[in-house]
Amino acid sequence: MKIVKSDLLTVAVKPDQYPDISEKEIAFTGRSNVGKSSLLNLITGRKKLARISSSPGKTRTINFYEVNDSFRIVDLPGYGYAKVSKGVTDNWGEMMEAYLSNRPNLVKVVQLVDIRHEPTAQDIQMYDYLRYYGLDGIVVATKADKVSANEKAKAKKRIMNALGMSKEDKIFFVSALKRKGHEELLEEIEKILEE
Ligand SMILES: Nc1nc2c(ncn2[C@@H]2O[C@H](COP(=O)(O)OP(=O)(O)OP(=O)(O)O)[C@@H](O)[C@H]2O)c(=O)[nH]1
Ligand SMILES: [Mg+2]
Repeated sequence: MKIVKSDLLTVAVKPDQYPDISEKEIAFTGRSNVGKSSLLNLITGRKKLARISSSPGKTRTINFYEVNDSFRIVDLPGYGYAKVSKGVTDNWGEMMEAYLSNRPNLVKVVQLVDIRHEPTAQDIQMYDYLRYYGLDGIVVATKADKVSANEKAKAKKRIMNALGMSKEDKIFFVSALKRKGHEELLEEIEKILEE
């Protein structure tokens, strides 16, 4: 699949702001700064579709993108950003719960983890949560340009173990910087949308 068209459709913080459920949605989740917005820009081929920042906590809303006039990619707010206030953290939980627990057209959530680090407690918690809702199965290790081929193989084992991924689950290595690995991910997304 090639993404030929993509546009921001809606920005939401609560369910009554979500778009209708007429199209399937694939969401991206992960820690703040892991590279969700960068991945979105990479796969859509648009440099400035989603805002990227070196300071974590940039995306604090649920952003719905209309893709190829046929499905949506949803950029979820990142977690694990220590500097946000308690109020914001509570909000985050409510916002995520509201979306993930009650969205019939949501078919998969792609979990992003930083290839350089051991998955955090929150990464593990998030993946458990996705498993509970049957939305798990695809993980993207971001910033793959930062490690050697040897380290990559180790990272794969480490991430799969930590998240408790099964053999059927898929892990993709992507570098937004080097523009690599996204085609495989897009192929998988295409398969999921066809199911
Ligand atoms: N080297 C490298 N840096 C990356 C890559 N992807 C993202 N980054 C950098 O990581 C930082 C965070 O990227 P974002 O895409 O804004 O991350 P995010 O997950 O959307 O962050 P929040 O919106 O805060 O949740 C930026 O400085 C990016 O340039 C990558 O593949 N390689
Ligand atoms: Mg972002």
